[in-house]
Amino acid sequence: MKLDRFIRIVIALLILLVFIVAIGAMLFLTESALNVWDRLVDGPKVLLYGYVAVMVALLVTAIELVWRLVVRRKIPAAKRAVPDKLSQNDIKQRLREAEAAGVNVSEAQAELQELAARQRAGAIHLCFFGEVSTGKSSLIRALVPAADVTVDVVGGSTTDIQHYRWRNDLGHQILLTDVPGTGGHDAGFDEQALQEAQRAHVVLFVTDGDLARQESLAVEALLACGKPLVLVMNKSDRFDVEEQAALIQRLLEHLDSLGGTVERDRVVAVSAGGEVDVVERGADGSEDVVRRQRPADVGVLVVAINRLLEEALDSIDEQRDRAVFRLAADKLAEAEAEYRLQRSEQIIRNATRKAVLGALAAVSPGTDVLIQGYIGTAMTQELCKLYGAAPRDLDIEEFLNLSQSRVGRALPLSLAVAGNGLKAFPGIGTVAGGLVHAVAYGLIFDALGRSLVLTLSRHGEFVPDVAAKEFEEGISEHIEAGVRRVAKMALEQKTGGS
Ligand SMILES: Nc1nc2c(ncn2[C@@H]2O[C@H](COP(=O)(O)OP(=O)(O)OP(=O)(O)O)[C@@H](O)[C@H]2O)c(=O)[nH]1
Ligand SMILES: [Mg+2]
Repeated sequence: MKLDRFIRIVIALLILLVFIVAIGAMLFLTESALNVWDRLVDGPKVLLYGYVAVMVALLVTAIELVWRLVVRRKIPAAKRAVPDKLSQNDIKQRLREAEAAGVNVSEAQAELQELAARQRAGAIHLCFFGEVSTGKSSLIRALVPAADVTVDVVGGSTTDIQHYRWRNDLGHQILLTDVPGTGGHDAGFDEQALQEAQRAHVVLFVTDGDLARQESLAVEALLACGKPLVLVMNKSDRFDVEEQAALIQRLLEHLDSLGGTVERDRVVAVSAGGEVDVVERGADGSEDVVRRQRPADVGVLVVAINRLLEEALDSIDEQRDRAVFRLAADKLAEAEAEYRLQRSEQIIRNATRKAVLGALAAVSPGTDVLIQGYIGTAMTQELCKLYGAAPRDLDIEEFLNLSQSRVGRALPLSLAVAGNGLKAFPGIGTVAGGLVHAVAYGLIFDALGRSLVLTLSRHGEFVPDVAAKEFEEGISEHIEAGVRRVAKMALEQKTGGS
C-alpha cells in the first residue's frame, strides 16, 4: 500500500517536471522564434522571404517523408485494366514488353499476323455463329450451293473453321465463315467459335427460336466488342406466319433488353431448307427412305446483309481491327498469367528448397524464426514484383511479422503432416527428427508462397494484413497439398548433399 502511494507520488512529480520542462521549452522556442522574426522583419526583405521559403520547403519535405513511411501506396486499378480502345501501336508495344520479359506471345502475335493477312486480302468476313444444329452450315449451303459443308441432324457436325467465297449482288468480295456450333459437349468449340466471330467483320447470329440464356450472353458479348450483328431466325418453315411474327417480336424485345443496338431490319426469319428424310414407296410396295433437300428461303437474309454492308462499309474495317486488337490483348493477358504461374512456381520452389536446406544444415532445427529472415523477404519481394505490386520494405516486414505470428499455430500440423508424408517414401525406415523439421519448415514456406500468389492474383496488389489473413486461412490446406513435393525435395537434398 505504502509502495503504491510512493509510486503515485513519483509519477505526479514526474508529470509536474515534464510540464515545467515543456513550458520552459515553449517559452524558449517562442522567444527565439520571435527574436529571429523581429530581426528578419527589420533586415532585408530578401532574407525574410528566403528564410520563409526554406522553412516551408523543410516542412513539406518532412510531411512527404512521414507520408511515405506511414501511408500505404496503392496501385491504381486503371493501370491494370485494358483500355477500351487499343491501337495497333499500343498492342505492339505491349507485346514487345511482354516478349522481352520472357512471356510466350506467339498466340497474340498470330492474331495480329492473321489480321494483317486479311487486311491485305481485303475480303469481308461474315461469320455464322450460333448453338449447335441451328442450321449455320445449311445457311451457307443455301447461299453457296457448291460449298462442301457438313450438315447433319446430329449436333456438332462442324468441327473446324471454314471459309466459303460468296459474291453478293453489290459485287463485294465476301467470305462466309462456318464455325462449330456452341453449347455442345466440347467447350473448346465455344471458345474457337467466339474467337472467329471476333475476327469477322459481321456476325450472322443463327438461332432457331427465342434466345436461350447462353445465346443471350453470347449476343451481349459480341455486341460489347462492337460487332455489327444480324440475328437470323432459321428453320422458320416450322412455324406459320403468325407464329413467326410473334417469335420475331420476342427476339426484338429480347435484343432491346440487351441494350437495343441492333436495328429492327437486322432481325430476319429464314429457312435454310435443310434436309428431310422422305419415305418413297416403290411400285412393288417396297419402302425406301430418301434424303431430300427442302427448298431454301433466305432472300431476307441477303437483303439484310446487303443493307448492312451499304450502311456500315466505311466503319467495319476499323471495328473489326479493334475487336482483333482486343482479342490479341486477351490472349496476351492469358499468356502473361501463364508465365506468372510458371515463374511463381520456380520462385516458391527455390525459396522452399533454401528453407529446407537451411533447416537441414542448422545445428538445432528448432530455430523458430521461420519466415522473417532473408528467404521470406526475398520470396515476397520477387512474387510481388512478378505480379506488378510495388510494396515498400515496411509492408513486406509487416506481412512477414503478421504471418510469423500465425505460423506458431500451424507448426504442429506441419510437423505431423511432414512426418506422415515422409513415411510414404519407400526405404526411409524411421524418419530422423531433423528431416521432419526441415520438411515442416519447407511446407510453411511453400504455403506462404502459394497463398501470396493467390492473394496477388486475386487483388492485384499487396496489402500486408489482407495477405497475412489469407495465408492464415489457407495454410492447413496448402500444407496438406504440398507435402509430397516438399518431402521429395528434402530427400533429394539430403541424399544429394550427403
Ligand atoms: N426444318 C428445318 N431444318 C433445318 C433447316 N436448316 C437446317 N435444318 C436442319 O438442322 C440440322 C442441323 O443443320 P446444320 O446445318 O448441320 O446445323 P449447324 O448449325 O451447322 O450444326 P453444327 O455444325 O453441328 O453446329 C440438320 O438436320 C438440317 O437438316 C431449316 O431451315 N428448316
Ligand atoms: Mg455446321
